[in-house]
Amino acid sequence: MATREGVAIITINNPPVNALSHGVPEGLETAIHAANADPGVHAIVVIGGGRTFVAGADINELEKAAYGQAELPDLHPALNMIEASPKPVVMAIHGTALGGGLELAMAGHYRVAAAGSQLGLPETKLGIIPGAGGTQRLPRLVGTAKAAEMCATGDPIPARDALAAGLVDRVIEGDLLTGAIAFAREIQDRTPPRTRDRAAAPANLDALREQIKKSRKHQHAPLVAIEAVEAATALDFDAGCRHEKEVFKKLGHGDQAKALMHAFFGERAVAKVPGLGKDVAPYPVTSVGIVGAGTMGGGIAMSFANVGIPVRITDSSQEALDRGMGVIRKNYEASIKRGRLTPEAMEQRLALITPQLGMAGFEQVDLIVEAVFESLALKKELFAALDQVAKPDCVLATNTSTLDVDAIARSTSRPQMVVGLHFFSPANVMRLVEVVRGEATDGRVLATAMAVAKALKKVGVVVRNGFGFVGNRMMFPYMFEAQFLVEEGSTPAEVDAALTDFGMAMGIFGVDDMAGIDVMWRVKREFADIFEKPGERRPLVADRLCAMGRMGQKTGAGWYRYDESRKPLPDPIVLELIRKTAAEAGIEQREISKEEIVERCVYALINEGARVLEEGRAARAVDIDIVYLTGYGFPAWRGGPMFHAGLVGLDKIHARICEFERRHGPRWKPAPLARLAAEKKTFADYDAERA
Ligand code: T1G
Repeated sequence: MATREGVAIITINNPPVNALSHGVPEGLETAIHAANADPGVHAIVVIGGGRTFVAGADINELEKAAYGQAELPDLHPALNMIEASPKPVVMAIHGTALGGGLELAMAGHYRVAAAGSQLGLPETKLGIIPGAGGTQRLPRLVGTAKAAEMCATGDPIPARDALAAGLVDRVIEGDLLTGAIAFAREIQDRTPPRTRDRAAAPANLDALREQIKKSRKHQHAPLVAIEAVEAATALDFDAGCRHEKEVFKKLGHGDQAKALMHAFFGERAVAKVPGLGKDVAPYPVTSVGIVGAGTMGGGIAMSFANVGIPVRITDSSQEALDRGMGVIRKNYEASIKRGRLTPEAMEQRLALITPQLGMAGFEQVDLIVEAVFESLALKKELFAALDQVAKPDCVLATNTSTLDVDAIARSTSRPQMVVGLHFFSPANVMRLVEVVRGEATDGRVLATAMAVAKALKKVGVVVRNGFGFVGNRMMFPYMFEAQFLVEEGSTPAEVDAALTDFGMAMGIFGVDDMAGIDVMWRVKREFADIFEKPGERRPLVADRLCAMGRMGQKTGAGWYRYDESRKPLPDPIVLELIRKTAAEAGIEQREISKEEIVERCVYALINEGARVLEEGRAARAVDIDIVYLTGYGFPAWRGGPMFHAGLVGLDKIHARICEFERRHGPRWKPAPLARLAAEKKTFADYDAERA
């Protein structure tokens, strides 16, 4: 602890984000005690060392506590001691003050923040609520309605908004420490104001509750957080904290907390690619060329322009280019309408996208992404041409979703520079990028692909080349099971309702209509060897819908018909077609429960996931989980398909799969990794064993 001009400076140093791990609150208490005991000290400044103030309690400790392997951290003693400090304590915030970090700041008597810092209580994103007085102190500082919204959504606010809301007392433009000391000297003679002594006025939170019920469907923590904040208006501070602690503990041991913490660490774990050393330096990517200005090419171009990377985009005709640029402009205009972008920002981004015929300038770019029609012959021809144009250290990426990346790479003289960058539609929105590692892909090229995904604020997950990579490979059995269920008596709407009640962002029939039923039809035809195994049941209705010209949303009808606002409506024509097709195939009709619908679809996903893992297509189960959380709308509060399997119990799932195999045949043959069930293990254990 240093002292400057009568102000004690206490620096919290626990890299990388100054989490309040065991020992940190205790160290803080000791320092505050020392400062209060020092007659030369008139005020105290607490500041974070490194890149941020405090990003919360230590989530590693929370995760252990969730499994009963440790006690949940109790920060109350340290925070109450700080609040009771006879000398004023000024919290100096930079980077982030999140969760326990903001609770610490609110236990201080004053808060000053560097411009650009972020303040929030994101606990509900981990399936818990603030557990160190946040639901009691925040409403006393910013008002009950604002506090309830911040606690329920978990979204941080910037320093300027925090100033306006009364959460911070000053925004510091220049050097934070200098500004904090100056502020401390201004207030050092005042009686330290304690947040707990303020009142939290009642507020009507009904509208917020309704909004949260829609935006955070199925999740417990956000509504519990609102209730805890509301308690601050009825109970005194300590009683409110006791109530908060009780519900915090309950949620802290819940499955949703376990799943969301798995998702938190999972997103960080997938960035560490097994076998790729931290010292493998990516190639710098400051300019990009994109071939193909269709839906995917356009979305990919926007992703780069959105983060300030200039893009050249080419296509086979001026008409195709104009159409592509038109869609890009329309997408930006839609963001402006939604208030998420300014017209100036749109123009800046459009200025970074240069449409052109031909490949002039492609010889200078650092990365070329191909997003042309899904034909192997066409892509091989294109990569052979790119091989003649691109500079030696240019990374060549294909956005194929099903084709053989190695075959594409072999059409060049530099297969080691080829990698798959599989974006998901809409590419400017979806966070997932499957980074497809080919047999020849060089380590630096892989590192570059991962760095590009991070630069685009997306989540790159490395997968091995092979049909359907990871995401789509698992999606096929999931989708087919859904189609078999409607042939056996259920309906698209019933199946989709069961899956969205399970937590999927969208039902599979809705997804098929959005993507285009013909896309799957073409894939099945191109890979008949995979989809038409002799003696194996094949779904029958989708192809008939295509034959009727019902391709989905793009033709106004598919599994559903769509009204003018694109709302999916059950269509008696489809129900009739399904019944007729089933009758022709002699498929017995029966009532099918929601439970069976979910089990057949989700267990098909998990079983295929286990095969993908066994084959090494994905290095870890967590890679599969993050693919499904960031690319396929699997609910984060279930942690992903493989994590969910662990919560349900692999033995229970294995038993059900064996039952399905007996009833529905070899497509339900349990994956070899079913052995984990017998060993009472989870896929997380599998990952840990191989780490
Ligand atoms: N605990 C432990 N480790 C953490 C951590 C935390 N709170 N926050 C980050 N890390 C690790 C992370 O795993 C990664 O490790 C490294 O730090 C860099 O993080 C009582 C109970 C702060 C915005 O939810 O949102 O307080 O992979 O890659 O992109 O009420 O990290 O390098 O080994 O994410 O610059 C509430 C969580 C906790 C904030 C920085 N706090 N963190 O983002 O870096 S609950 C949070 C973040 C709580 C109290 C309750 C972000 C960040 P590794 P990073 P970044």
